Amino acid sequence: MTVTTFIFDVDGTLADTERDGHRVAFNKAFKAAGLDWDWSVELYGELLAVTGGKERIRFYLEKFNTAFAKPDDFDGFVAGLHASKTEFYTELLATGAIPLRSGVKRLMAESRAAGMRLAIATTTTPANVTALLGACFAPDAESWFEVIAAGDIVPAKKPAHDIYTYAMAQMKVSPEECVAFEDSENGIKSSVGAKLKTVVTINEYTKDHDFTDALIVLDQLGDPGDPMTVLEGKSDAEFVTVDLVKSLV
Ligand code: XBP
Ligand code: MG
Repeated sequence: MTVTTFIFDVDGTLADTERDGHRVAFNKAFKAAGLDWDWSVELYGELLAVTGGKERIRFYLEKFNTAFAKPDDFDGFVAGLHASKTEFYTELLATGAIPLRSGVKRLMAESRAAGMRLAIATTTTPANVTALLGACFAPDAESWFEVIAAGDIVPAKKPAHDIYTYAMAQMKVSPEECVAFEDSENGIKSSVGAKLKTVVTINEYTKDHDFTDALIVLDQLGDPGDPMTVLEGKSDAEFVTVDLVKSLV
């Protein structure tokens, strides 16, 4: 069956948002709330085991800061902290602090020119996707995607397959017509759980993850003059194109 649709993860795949984006915004929110919590680069690597910012805060308190006395309205406390983090994160993105990864802008442009159907399937908050697309692609970039499936729109976040299944249902496409782009083990568990063939571009936090089920594993999508390295799978190409992805399926 012909591949008609590309579904992209956001964090780690379109841009390296975690270390210098989300992590920094979490720490700013903690400080603004008068908390002395500080998520180091190393600790944040462990916290990434859990997707979703609110879920990550809870995980931190369960595993790494058990002495913290939870307030009575704990759900409200976490939600407030997370809303503040989202404000700091979107402000940070608007300054252009987080660039797109190699090849992302080019592949997105080529995909649009080739008439591919595009979607996003991410764990992050919708406002964060809006901010990233606007700051890194173009003011109208949200309109490039038929579906932006994000955040709490499905109750079970990645590694559950639900967000990809939701995006495909909205588009009325079958998994055979789609290819997913991911960067992490939780991400590929989600996409493969939704029966999607998946291209993986690793990053510093995910380089040792298990990507056995990937179509191909790369260090980056690459660009002319900035070649990709193939880590698992086979290709002699310098960078990922629409035709290359189709040829892998
Ligand atoms: C992304 C995430 C997100 C962000 C934080 O995972 O884990 O939780 O770190 O986003 P994926 P929010 O790339 O697999 O979708 O704070 O907005 O939840
Ligand atoms: Mg990701």
